[in-house]
Amino acid sequence: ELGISARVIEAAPNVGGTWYWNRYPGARCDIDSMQYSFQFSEEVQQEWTWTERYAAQPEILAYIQYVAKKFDLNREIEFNTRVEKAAFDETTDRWQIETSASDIYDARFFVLAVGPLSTPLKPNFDGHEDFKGSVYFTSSWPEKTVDFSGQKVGVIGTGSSGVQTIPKLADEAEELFVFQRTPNYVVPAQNRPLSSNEVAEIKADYPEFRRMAKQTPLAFTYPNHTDSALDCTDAERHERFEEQWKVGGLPFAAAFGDLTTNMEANRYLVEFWQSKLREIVKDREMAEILTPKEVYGCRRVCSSTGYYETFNRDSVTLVDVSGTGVEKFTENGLIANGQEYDLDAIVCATGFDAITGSVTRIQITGLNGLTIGDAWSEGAKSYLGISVAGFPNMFNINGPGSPGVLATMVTGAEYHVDWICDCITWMQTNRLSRIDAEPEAQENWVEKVNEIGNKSIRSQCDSWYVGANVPGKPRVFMPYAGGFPNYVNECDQVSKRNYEGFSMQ
Ligand code: NA7
Repeated sequence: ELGISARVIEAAPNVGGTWYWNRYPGARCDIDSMQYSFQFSEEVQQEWTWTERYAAQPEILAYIQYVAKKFDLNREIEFNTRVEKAAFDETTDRWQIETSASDIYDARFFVLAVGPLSTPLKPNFDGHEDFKGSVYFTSSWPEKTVDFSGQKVGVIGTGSSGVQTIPKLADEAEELFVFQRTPNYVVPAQNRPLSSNEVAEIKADYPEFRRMAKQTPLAFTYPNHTDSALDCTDAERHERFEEQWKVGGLPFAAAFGDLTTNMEANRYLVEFWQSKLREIVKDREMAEILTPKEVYGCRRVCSSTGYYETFNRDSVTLVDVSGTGVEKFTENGLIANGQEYDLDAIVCATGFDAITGSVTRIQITGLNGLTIGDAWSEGAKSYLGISVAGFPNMFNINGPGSPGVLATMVTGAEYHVDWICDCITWMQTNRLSRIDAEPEAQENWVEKVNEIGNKSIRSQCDSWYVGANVPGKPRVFMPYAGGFPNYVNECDQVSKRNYEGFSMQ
């Protein structure tokens, strides 16, 4: 639309990103489909009809393919190709971008749309080459259907991906062994088909629905309450929790306004949650192992269908590996807690080098030979989460220092795209060839992000939000936790003030 040429380099053989790779059984979004979708085209909003409250991976992938086809985007995309290196040429103010196909692109602007959760963490378990069975990663699941029937299957990992796939694998496998290092809070998704009436109601004024969503901290509307959990009787509190449990998924924590900010309120939430767990899981000892030790909401809460029920099945064994972890793989399976488990297949749902991993695995060199690895050696730094000082004309979508994973990803990405397009247009109008974040502006932004982040419950325990899941990664809370509207306001102010905090030439 800007009238400039663009080339997209994509590692996968098709569009879809996260929804291309994460095609494991049970993969599903945990943000409502009517909101986890593009809003740049009213035609798309009207043409596409979601079938479920939370769309499953095949439906989301079909949607992305439909959008790419509708706007004839595929011909601009080089598939099966990875960007290996990118270097800024100070004499021309252009990027030299080198791909796995040995092509070098010469570009004025370099936009990273590499995804905060797209660099799989593949732990190198001792003895992994000895295992004779099959190993799968939820984060890069094969395109062909995998049949686990009649097999003994082990799952490592009980984050969002693990808890979605475990019930599905239990349906198929003869026996399932779940190796859990850290339990997470899992809330029933309460997924359901969307009725034609509710779809029609939203479509009747989709822009207004979107406008309202963008005014919320997560850029996502759901039934929420703002009163305090401390200002009511036990019975009232219980009734409210029951009501919100029926809403399900991530909104469960919005039963009251202070559940993730007041630790006494949080304890009420945890007590209710534990009572639900004990109702579902028959074995008391197993329920205990499945109970997180942390406050509710500091790690990413998971949403699933039939997760805890799965542990009532005779064919499912929960193995607590919180002490020694999975020790090693063997020819016939793996060893945990000193015991060998015979397995035909191992599914690793072991997560991602989140938020920065997909950027740092590209060899990016900016001004004066500065690499992105060096620039981020003490933790990711950015200005507005979009730009990194010393890397002119480079833009990062949903990068560290922006809300990213803390707001509806599609909405965040669209906002960034608009901001970047406005910036490019402004540079063209003003005949500028270089824009770079000023170090001081960046420092101030990093300080702000840290200050807000330190107050957030999400920064309080080991999780991928702080890089704790990657050995040696600097421990820094990476996203901007000040809410989507405040973030948009900050970025809009910068562009309105002619890109204050950036230097240009
Ligand atoms: P997560 O949430 O990072 O979960 C990864 C899981 O794998 C987690 O339970 C880890 O335990 C476990 N893990 C990782 N390495 C090991 C080893 N070596 N041994 C045993 N267990 C291990 O990734 P997901 O893919 O589930 O979800 C990521 C996000 O995608 C999700 O939050 C949504 O936003 C979408 P740990 O907790 O580190 O002890």
